[in-house]
Amino acid sequence: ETVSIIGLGYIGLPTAAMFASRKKQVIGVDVSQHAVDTINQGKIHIVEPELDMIVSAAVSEGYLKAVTTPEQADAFLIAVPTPFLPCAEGEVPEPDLSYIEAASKAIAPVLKKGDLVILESTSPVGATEQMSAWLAEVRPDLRFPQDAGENTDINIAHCPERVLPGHVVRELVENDRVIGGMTPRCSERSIELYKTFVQGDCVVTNARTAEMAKLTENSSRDVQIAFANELSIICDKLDINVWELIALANRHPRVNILQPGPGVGGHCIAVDPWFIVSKTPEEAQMIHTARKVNDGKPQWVLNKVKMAVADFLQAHPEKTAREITIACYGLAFKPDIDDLRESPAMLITQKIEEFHNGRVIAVEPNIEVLPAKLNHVELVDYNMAAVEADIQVMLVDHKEFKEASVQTGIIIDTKGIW
Ligand code: SAJ
Repeated sequence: ETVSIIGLGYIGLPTAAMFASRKKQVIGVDVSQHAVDTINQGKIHIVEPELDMIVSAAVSEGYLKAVTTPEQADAFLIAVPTPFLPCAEGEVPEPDLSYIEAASKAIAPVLKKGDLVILESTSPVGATEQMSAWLAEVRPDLRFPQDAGENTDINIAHCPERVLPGHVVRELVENDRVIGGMTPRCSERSIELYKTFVQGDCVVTNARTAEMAKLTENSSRDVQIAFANELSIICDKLDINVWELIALANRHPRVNILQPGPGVGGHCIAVDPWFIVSKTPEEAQMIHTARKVNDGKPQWVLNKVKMAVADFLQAHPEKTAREITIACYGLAFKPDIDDLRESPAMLITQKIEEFHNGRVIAVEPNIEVLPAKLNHVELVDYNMAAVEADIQVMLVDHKEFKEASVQTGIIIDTKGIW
């Protein structure tokens, strides 16, 4: 049995590697020639612990190869991005299914009777049926579940990934899997396939529920973080330490509040709730509000920094803004990773650089060079920042910061570690 994975990114490549490590023949497909070449050399183009060894072994033993044009296989897993389309500020962004459409249309010509096609990308409700319709458009000679039910020639399912970046190799094996077949037989076929490496339970439902389950998981987290972020803003106004408050409330046996921060980053939690809001804008009130609360948090932090600068100048009338140094601690989108994309800490640092006339320095133990976007910011170490900065802005609770001495002076601590 040959498995083909379409999209060799943060989800597709580890999934391809897991199948290959269980001695399945795997054909990875990606539009990026660079990704394909890198993988065929046994190397990886993304950062994920342990993945490099698995890919290198799979390629050298001949179980994994990467190509840019799909080839025949028995099962196809689509793991391409589903971002949202750009929109004006204040509007609800719409999901962009063009990558799924392109992937479907690319594999359709090589499909044969009995094949299984699984959509793994996080998708708005209805996307799996849409994918099946795109396949049917290209292949009128084959029967699909929307028309043929269990007499289908092609089995189709939605099985969303739910692995945590940084722990993908372990979570792919251990996590339970939601299996949303368009028919019961489609689900059965998918379970057989995933059982190659999945040790968690494979729980069966239909495709629409599986789509909604994935969106619900991330929306649930977004709403809970929004609650914590709102509390932090309320407490600031009421002169209460929000960290102490949450620790106290969490002593209640049925309360478990998450941690506030500078905002919500990453590629999932700040995106997926919009797929619910855009589909049901009237009904999704709380999910929508949570998005607004979390997206508004970086601006709130920025205002705090501006006020701190004003206070500093008032206390030191002999100084000008040009002579003030601001230090930002952490740039990644969450602790202990090097991923700076979709990061509220990065956004805040960039905005500080834009408004502040003086020096801006940053401490980020997980990277060696600053991205070009921060061309006026200097990367320094923790101790140097401690000495040189007049205003200290804590943005990410990296382990190195939690272990270091506490900063004093004017501090804006969005993670409550000082
Ligand atoms: N954050 C807080 N406070 C908290 C927890 C997180 O502010 O108490 C922030 C983080 O700093 C970060 C953002 O939320 O900016 C998201 O981080 P995360 O660790 O919650 O999640 P991701 O984006 O790395 O991965 C999530 C996971 N989903 C859930 O935990 C429900 C993961 O299991 C999913 O597979 C992944 O999204 C995905 O691909 O959808």
